Amino acid sequence: MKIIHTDRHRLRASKTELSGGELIAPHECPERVEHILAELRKRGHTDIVEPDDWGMGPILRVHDADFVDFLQTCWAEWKADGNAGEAIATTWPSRRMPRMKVPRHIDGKLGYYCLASETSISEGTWEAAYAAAQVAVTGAKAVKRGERAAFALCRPPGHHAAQDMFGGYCFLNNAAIAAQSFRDAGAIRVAVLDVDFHHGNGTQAIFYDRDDVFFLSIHGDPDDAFPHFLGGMDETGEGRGDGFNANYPLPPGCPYDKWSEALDDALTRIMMYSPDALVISLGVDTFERDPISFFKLTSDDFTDYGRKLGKLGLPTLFVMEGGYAVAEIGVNTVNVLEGFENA
Ligand code: Q9C
Ligand code: ZN
Repeated sequence: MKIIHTDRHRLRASKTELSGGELIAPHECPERVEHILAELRKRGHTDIVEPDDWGMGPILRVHDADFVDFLQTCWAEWKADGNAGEAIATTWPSRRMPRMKVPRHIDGKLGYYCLASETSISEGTWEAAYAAAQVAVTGAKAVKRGERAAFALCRPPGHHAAQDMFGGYCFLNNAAIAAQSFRDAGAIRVAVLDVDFHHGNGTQAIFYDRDDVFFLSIHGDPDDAFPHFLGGMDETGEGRGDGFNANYPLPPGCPYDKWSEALDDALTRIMMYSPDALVISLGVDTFERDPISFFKLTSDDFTDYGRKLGKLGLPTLFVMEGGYAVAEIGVNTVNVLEGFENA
């Protein structure tokens, strides 16, 4: 399988994640990608290429220009404001404060564009997020040109990022940017299947009113799991998009047999949609020993569902999302890819 990777992901090396009332070393760290790369090489996957630079065009097809401008300038403005640590949002336009205007001050801008405060913006964050988006677009172009499948080894991840919001470790929505790139390169219908433990709220928001991109997500029930405020079964799309959004919220402790029933239903719906391309938001935080999640998939289960994905026979782009059991992230990720290849 063609793999797209750049070491520019290392430019995202935040020192802080707000967790349990403390600033901890972030779960979403550069070592995640280094472990996946090491496992790929160990198992003979050597078709690893650098991304091309497609510029801002594909990013601005998905994200609002003012939001992208904010991501590019946030760190400099935060430093200029005299702050010692990393940029963390502390105030929001909440339910009783709906003044939906972008404030002038960096604290106001942070709150306006942020959906969850665990995610600090640090030096280099924009550069790494931009590179990850280029990795995703390069993957989409490779599949569009005829590769059976490709793996966009994106970092930082993307599926929580909406048109104009960052958070949940995400800044630019790599999977959405790839899906839109498929569309712009001539694909009529694209399906995005999100198997990360967390609901892909950003991807859902981006495509919610569209019927040309079918979004499906299997995730921890938002009653129990981040991002808490989206991801219910009753969210089926709106307008033309009604019927083209499908959520499978699952409870704490969910084992593979139950998870894979949801997957089978999602795959049936994808085949009925008959997409020209399939984008997989591949998070392996469904793993039984993931430190922040509550599903119970074993390493072998990743191979099994990779096989199910491969059996669809669709042009497929895998886009890396979450997975925080760092020691096992390589095995679990490559198991999905090899299950797919050996289907
Ligand atoms: N107490 C991705 O997997 N916070 N993002 C969890 C747990 C955020 C996960 C809080 C988790 C974000 C791409
Ligand atoms: Zn996740």
